[in-house]
Amino acid sequence: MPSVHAELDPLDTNSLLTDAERALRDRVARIVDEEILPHAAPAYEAGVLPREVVAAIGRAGAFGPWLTTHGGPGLGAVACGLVLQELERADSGFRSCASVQGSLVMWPIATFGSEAQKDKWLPRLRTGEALGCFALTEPTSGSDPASMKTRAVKDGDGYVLSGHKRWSTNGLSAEVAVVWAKVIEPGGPDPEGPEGSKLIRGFLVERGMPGFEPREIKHKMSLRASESSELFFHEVRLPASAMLPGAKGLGAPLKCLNEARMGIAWGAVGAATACYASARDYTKARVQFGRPLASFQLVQAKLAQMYSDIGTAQLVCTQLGRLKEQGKLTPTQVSFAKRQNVAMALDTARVARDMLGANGILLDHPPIRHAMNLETVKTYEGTHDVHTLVLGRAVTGMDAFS
Ligand code: TGC
Ligand code: FAD
Repeated sequence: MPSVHAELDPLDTNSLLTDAERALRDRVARIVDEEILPHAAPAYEAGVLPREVVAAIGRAGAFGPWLTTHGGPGLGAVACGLVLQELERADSGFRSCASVQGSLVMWPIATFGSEAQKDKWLPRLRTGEALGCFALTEPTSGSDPASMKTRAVKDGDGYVLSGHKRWSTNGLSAEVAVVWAKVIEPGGPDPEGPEGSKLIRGFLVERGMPGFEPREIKHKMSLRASESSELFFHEVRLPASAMLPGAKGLGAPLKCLNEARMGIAWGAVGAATACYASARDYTKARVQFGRPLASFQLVQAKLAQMYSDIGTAQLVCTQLGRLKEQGKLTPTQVSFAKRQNVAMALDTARVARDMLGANGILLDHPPIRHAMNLETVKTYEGTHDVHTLVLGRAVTGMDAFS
């Protein structure tokens, strides 16, 4: 059966896709429907990321499908986005697992890594045999990553890493963590000073290294089918070969985030579609006051709004995907898409939840789960308001961050 996106397509965005892209989307949709979606509600309720789902994400080819080396298929930006759209139709936590692995672990290794780092990690990360995580955020450094406290002190040929990262997705299972830290050398610039963000470098820290301690973050009410972790680095000794040689300054992790934020914009379309389909089917079947709910004008207005919003969001992603393939996509456009599509998906999920009445609070139906998850998606990868400020700076030429 083709993806629901083959039919839910108000603006005929399908006609902007190639035959190969449509076939890929429908193949991934089948894997999602048969092997991944059945796990979504139980995994959310249990608060776990099932290993079977990680394996199925690997079978769907959703870990870094843009990769052109080490056995990767080298898919274009639109094809990669369609894969994540289908995955988030199941659950934002599952798409997060793939986004972090592909955009925030494989991408920096492929872009900034040494040949030895690429050969060691890319083949196993591509299939999901190994998981990775990305550690930028800290307890006191979220929207403002330049203020990070984690330090890599130069020590002979290597480094001693000390610090505390928070909210690393996949962090408990990860065999490798991409960790961002300021490098301290004797007589070097002040890490707290205006040039401090230029000292930021990326390191590959491996599970089991002495002094590296991941801990689970418990009691989450959102993104429950996803591992969220704190990572403690107690004077972890790293060889020089652990550093990503090409990643210099804060621009390096922010470049990784451009990749991941586009995946989020695509994924949000999938989450919104799942909620729309649930509300449409429920209100067509549910009879109150002697008629199906879907026959009332207020209900139709809500469905019409969702249908229009999803169509617009599909077009935003497809256009920006094509710009990316041509090397023309700008970070401001990425902020536009992340901000707009996630806000749209969260609104859609909340309205869909309401349209299901009391049954809408049950995990039997997807809207409440998506609505809870999308609260996280609104916050991570640059909050909605941080992206508002990015757009504000582009529009006015004035920086309102600090
Ligand atoms: P500023 O200090 O002026 O710039 C530093 C350097 O970075 C460059 N740059 C970018 N480069 C590429 N892409 C971007 N989007 C970039 N934004 C900035 C900039 O040109 C400069 O380069 P250079 O060579 O001149 O030094 O910083 P800024 O004012 O541009 O940025 C400030 C701000 C607030 C936008 C930025 O700090 C930011 O994006 N903050 C949000 C932090 C964030 O998104 N964290 C995400 C953590 S990871 C995560 O959430 C994963 S969840 C994934 C999942 O589970 O799915
Ligand atoms: P803060 O930066 O403290 O912001 C709090 C509020 O203040 C927000 O509403 C924000 O918009 C607002 N605000 C901040 N600055 C300004 C300003 N200048 N003007 C106006 N308003 C402002 N991080 C990783 O590094 N790796 C991961 O894998 C990862 N996964 C995550 C998974 C989950 C489930 C979650 C919830 C988060 C994850 N994060 C991850 C962290 C995420 O990127 C941060 O939460 C996010 O960047 C925001 O930082 P903060 O939570 O510290 O909020």
